[in-house]
Amino acid sequence: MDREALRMLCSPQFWRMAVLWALSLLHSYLLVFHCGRADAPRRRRPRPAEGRCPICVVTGATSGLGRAAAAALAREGYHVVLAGRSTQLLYETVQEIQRQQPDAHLKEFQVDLASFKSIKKFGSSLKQWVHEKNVEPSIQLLVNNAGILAKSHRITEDGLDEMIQTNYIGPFMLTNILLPLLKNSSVPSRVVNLTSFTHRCVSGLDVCEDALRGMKFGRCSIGESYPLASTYEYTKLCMLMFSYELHRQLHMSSGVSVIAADPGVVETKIMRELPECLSWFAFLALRSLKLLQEPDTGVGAVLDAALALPSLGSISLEGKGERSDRPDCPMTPR
Ligand SMILES: NC(=O)c1ccc[n+]([C@@H]2O[C@H](COP(=O)([O-])OP(=O)(O)OC[C@H]3O[C@@H](n4cnc5c(N)ncnc54)[C@H](OP(=O)(O)O)[C@@H]3O)[C@@H](O)[C@H]2O)c1
Ligand SMILES: *[C@@H]1O[C@H](CO)[C@@H](O)[C@H](O)[C@H]1NC(C)=O
Ligand SMILES: *[C@H]1O[C@@H](CO)[C@@H](O)[C@@H](O)[C@H]1NC(C)=O
Repeated sequence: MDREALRMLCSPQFWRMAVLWALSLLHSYLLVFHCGRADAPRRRRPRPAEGRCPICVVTGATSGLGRAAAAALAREGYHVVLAGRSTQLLYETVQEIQRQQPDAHLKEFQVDLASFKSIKKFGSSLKQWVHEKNVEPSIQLLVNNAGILAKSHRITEDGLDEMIQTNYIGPFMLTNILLPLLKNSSVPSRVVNLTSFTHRCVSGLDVCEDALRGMKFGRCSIGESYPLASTYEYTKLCMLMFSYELHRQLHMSSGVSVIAADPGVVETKIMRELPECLSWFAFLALRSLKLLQEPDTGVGAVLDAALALPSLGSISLEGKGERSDRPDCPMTPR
């Protein structure tokens, strides 16, 4: 074990992750158990008129859940827009999906969600592409998947904490930029935000400017340890709250519904910044408890949220009429 791993092992943030996150995960499972493990909702994709291909946008499509979602949605007949920060990884991901599904409709765009400039540029290129391609310019599905678990406090060019901007503010801005295209759809369209069980650990939600700059959990000067667990949980709670609020604002007045999906624990590269031996051990422990899923399985929660039929007033996701907007009945983990 190296020095960095040892240092992390001695930090309160590590134990917060190990203990509180495990308890939150168990809490989620208990709720699902308590609410009854309903049959999976029927997945029906919207069919725009004239048999045209519906368009979906998946952010962070080059790894883990995003890549699995892009492949699965292509199989569902979507024209999938893969948004990612690395052109090379985008190219490789498109090649790989195309190899397995030669007739998949794919289009890649580079975007860095930790940069307002990049999001605006992506918004206009996408708009232009949709207008050129479509007589009825619209998109049917947006999956806000990209996210990181950062181990240090990094300030972006916009002066915000990188994890907070990538996980929450970036997707918030992108959603708002794409809203006109989502609203323009002749069939009900949808936003799916990736959240996670870790939001249960947040004790107070404070959305002031300092919090967004990453200063909420104590000053983190260079060298001081970064509150990675608290900050990650905070971004995931923000995502959840805004999903509820956006849904409340939109679903009556337009055909757009917003659903938050929590996949449970999935073996992806999300822990890439942590010392390798720690993430290896975490995955080992979770696997032995049978709580660890492969991306292809974990993505089921995203697909359910993406493809469930909208119902009047609220969205009935699960067979027994549970509503996604009832906070005590999460639709996850599966
Ligand atoms: N894994 C889990 O157990 C779990 C549980 C609950 C929720 N989630 C959530 O699921 C989502 C996907 O995570 P994952 O587990 O699939 O992790 P992952 O394998 O690390 O994938 C994250 C993706 O986001 C992209 N990304 C990161 N920063 C970005 C930026 N600034 N701009 C654009 N794209 C960016 C990454 O791009 P690169 O490929 O270029 O690195 C990667 O494609 C996250 O929101 C995470 O919080 C995961
Ligand atoms: C919405 O669709 C109409 C055509 O059906 C198009 O003229 C208009 O520009 C579209 N709006 C947006 C925001 O793309
Ligand atoms: C998910 O739902 C709401 C949250 O903002 C929307 O406003 C939209 O921004 C989307 N993304 C985020 C980050 O929450």
